[in-house]
Amino acid sequence: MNQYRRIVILTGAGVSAESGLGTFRDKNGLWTKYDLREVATPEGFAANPHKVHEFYNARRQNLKNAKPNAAHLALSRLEKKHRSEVLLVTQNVDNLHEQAGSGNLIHMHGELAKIRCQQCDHVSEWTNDLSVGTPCLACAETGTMRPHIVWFGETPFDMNAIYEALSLCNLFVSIGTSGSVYPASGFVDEALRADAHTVELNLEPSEGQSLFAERHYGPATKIVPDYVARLLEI
Ligand code: BJW
Repeated sequence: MNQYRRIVILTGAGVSAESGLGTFRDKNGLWTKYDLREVATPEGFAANPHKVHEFYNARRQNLKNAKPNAAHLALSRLEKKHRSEVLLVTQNVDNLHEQAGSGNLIHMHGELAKIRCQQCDHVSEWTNDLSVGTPCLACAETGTMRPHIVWFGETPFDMNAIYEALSLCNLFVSIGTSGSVYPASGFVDEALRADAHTVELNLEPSEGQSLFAERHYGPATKIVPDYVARLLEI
């Protein structure tokens, strides 16, 4: 346990797959059913906001039935029981890490249960359907609200804090991500620059598998609790 002073964990859609939330690039993934340029870019939103609202409304409804699984719970246990600092950086926009009790958490791609006003930048909690007629709770303007989500071509949130944590970490663990979206795909390189031990936990080898010193493959609900138990025993 003392071997690792600072741990950074990156999670992706695979960690929530067994909670019933779809991944993006697997067979039957969201990007096989939707054109990402239409629903996950600022240009797509400008061209057809109704379609984008429909896409995120359906996912917001789906999230209402989702519960954290054994992988989310294990990561929360790690944060509470490990003596070193554990930072969880998630690409996921669901709130299952919070529901599991994780506190030191960055949502680098935003949050499904929040909306933002493009006029005044006010961010509101939002669990209902969103439409072009929904007024901003702060400035009351209509036609300005959007999902609080990072789309392609936009800058992910809290990048300075993430790069700082990566530069100081001595363990980096990547869980349930295909490693195909920048900048998260480059975090393992940053961790290697800091001489960190690098670990991949995924259903199958990712694009960047060779960059990881240690690799375990299988469903997240099995391999994450096993890995966390080993970390807490060291
Ligand atoms: C299991 C499992 C189980 C399954 N157990 N595992 C060329 C043109 C245009 C742009 C670019 C370009 N080249 C690069 C770019 C940049 C672009 C990018 O990377 N594009 C690539 C696609 C090429 N990136 C951006 O635009 C980003 N912004 C940016 O770069 O800003 C510049 C900047 C950087 C740094 C500092 C300052 C400025 C923004 C990216 C936004 C991504 N948004 C999305 C959608 C919005 C969120 C949402 O609606 O939910 O985020 S895309 C989508 O992919 C989503 C995810 O967070 C993200 C990552 O996907 P993830 O999580 O890896 O899921 P999958 O499906 O790919 O993989 C799942 C994995 O789980 C698989 O490996 C399975 O095997 C595994 N699995 N079941 C364990 N049970």
